[in-house]
Amino acid sequence: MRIGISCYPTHGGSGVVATELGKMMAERGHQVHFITYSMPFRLGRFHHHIHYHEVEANRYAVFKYPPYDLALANRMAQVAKIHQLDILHVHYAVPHAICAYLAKQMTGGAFRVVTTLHGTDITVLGEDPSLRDIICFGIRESDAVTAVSDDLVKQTRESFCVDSSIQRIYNFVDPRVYYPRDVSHIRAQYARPDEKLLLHISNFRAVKRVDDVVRVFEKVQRQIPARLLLVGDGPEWPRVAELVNELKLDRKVVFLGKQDEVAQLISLADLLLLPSAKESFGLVALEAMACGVPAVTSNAGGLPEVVKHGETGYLAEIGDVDQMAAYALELLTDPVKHRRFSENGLKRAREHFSAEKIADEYEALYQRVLAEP
Ligand code: GMT
Repeated sequence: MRIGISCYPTHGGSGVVATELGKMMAERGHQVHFITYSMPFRLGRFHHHIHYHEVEANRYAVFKYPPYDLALANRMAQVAKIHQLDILHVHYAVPHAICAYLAKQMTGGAFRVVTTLHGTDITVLGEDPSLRDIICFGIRESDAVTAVSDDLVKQTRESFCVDSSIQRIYNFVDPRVYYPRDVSHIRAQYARPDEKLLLHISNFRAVKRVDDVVRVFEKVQRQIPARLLLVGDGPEWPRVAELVNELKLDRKVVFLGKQDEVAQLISLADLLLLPSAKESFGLVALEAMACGVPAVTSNAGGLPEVVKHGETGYLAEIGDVDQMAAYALELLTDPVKHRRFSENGLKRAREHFSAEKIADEYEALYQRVLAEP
């Protein structure tokens, strides 16, 4: 198949999933065309069967806002025509599903549009009256729509795009990249042997509740020697840094900023914290599971479909930092339980979320939409 992919190419779960899926499809011999405003950061080295088409919005003085959406639709149509795309798979509804619809009209319906919903395109932007109707339009006009958890399917169908047909296809991890590894030589730079290492990775947006991460850690380090690694960057970073100061945790918290390769970092940790207010899936919790690191998370959105409470980690109510700290301490002070959770997580990641299994599901979906009249 000839498959076009549009996504947000910068750091963020939807771009990671889109890029990794494109790489999987290329490995399977399909021709893959990324159509994005910059090179997806996970694309990395040269890959046979992968093409990259850059979208550049015109900045003519008359425009208050550069017309990126039109430039994207135009580029999609050009790539579809020249490379005879069979499928255009867009990740994150806004603006990609609507641009794909336009491109399809421009080319006389020459290809099928598959839209994958990732979360905030529905749970945050779907609530905005300036976007709501057009998101729903993009969903209805796609030839197939997928969402990354049952919870997101339910929220989309119940909250605003009623009666739309949406298939759940979970996110995945590549076991060749995410696996438990010995990183003791690096660990020594961050923690003493007697200290536990807690980890949080996110885009530091308000929905991630990074201040809860710090508050949980504050309670944990009162009971046991511990340190916290904070990975990522975003609008909440200054507030989080202030809180770390206020709680006098400076010497125990390390801010690492944005990192491209997180598999090794994850392996450093004893526990992942993800107390989000919204989380359609929680890719980082799956990545942690695949590295043998249990997680303590909130029970928001699709997280209970990823983290099995009492088996691979613990789930608490959003904002319940006391409970999260108690769960964290339970895991960090009981090595037998920690090992059991770690093994359960490895098994769960392999059995339910392997890249091969999920790529099969997308491939079958592409074939189904192509076979439709
Ligand atoms: O907020 C983020 O984590 C970024 C966002 C994105 O679109 O990149 O993540 C969403 O998609 C990820 C991949 O499907 C999911 O794992 C995240 O749970 C989801 N984020 C939210 O729902 C807040």
